Amino acid sequence: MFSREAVERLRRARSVAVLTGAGVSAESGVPTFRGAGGLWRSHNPLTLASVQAFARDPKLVWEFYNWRREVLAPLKPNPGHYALAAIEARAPRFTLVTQNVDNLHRAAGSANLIELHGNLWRVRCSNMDCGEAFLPREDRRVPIEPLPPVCGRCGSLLRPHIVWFGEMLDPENLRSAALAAKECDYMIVAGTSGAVQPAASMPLAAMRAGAYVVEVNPEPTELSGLLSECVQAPSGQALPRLAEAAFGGSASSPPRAGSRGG
Ligand code: BJW
Ligand code: ZN
Repeated sequence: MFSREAVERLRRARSVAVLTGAGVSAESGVPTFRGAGGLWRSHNPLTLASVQAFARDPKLVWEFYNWRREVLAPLKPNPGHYALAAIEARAPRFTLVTQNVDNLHRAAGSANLIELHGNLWRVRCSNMDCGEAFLPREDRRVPIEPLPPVCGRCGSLLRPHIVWFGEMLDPENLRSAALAAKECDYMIVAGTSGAVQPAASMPLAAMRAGAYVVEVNPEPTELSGLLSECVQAPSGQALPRLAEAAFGGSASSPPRAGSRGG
């Protein structure tokens, strides 16, 4: 499945960076965005997941996110999430940059985690001048009611703490992610189509800086031809194999029984 070089380089890596996308959570039951069965095949992102949609009909947007939260609430991390947490425990330096908003990496025990596109369980004020704007709070009510919820501090609408198309990513997250890509000597790119910027440019930045970059995805992507090695397999199967090959048999089992997803 993985070349000997991919395994050896991971074992010896001083700094590991990982970029994940929706595909790593597919085996947990989370729908991806593009491709067969993808969320954007049945729902229009422009009318449900954009600043314009929220301005036009915040209740409709919140209904969409309440549904997403309901789908996610019972889901658990899969062996791919646990394998990445196990690699983190063994790598001298490790940064996991995820585009996913589902919280499953944290549920699996990943600690040095950058959530580039936000988190479905976080809520923030839509008024950027409000003190609550940069203090996203976790709100695990499913569903959130009444809709749309308002900010206790300033009375503006609360919104999902998600980065919609055309919105800036958190500059500190972006800076840390770019640094991880530039400084790593090994990168794993798992479960992303590589269609969305700026995340999609991270593997190329790592390649330019001399890192060994391994892609894990059952399908070829926009990045496949440009990376060191591509393993066409589901991440829930491939990542545990990689962790075990590099670090031994126990490297991919869940850290403790009963870890909660969502
Ligand atoms: C498996 C599997 C299994 C299946 N195992 N794998 C430069 C050039 C052109 C455009 C831009 C640019 N810079 C910025 C832009 C604009 C835009 C953009 O990138 N557009 C492109 C579409 C061209 N980017 C932005 O707007 C970003 N903001 C920004 O850059 O601000 C500054 C700026 C703005 C405008 C212009 C210029 C600069 C923000 C991006 C926010 C993305 N938000 C979303 C939606 C969140 C809403 C929600 O969740 O409700 O985030 S979009 C959606 O896509 C979501 C994801 O995080 C993101 C990435 O998708 P991902 O994870 O790759 O999923 P899929 O479905 O695409 O792929 C799944 C993969 O898994 C597939 O390959 C499968 O094969 C695989 N798979 N099963 C492993 N078992
Ligand atoms: Zn407010």
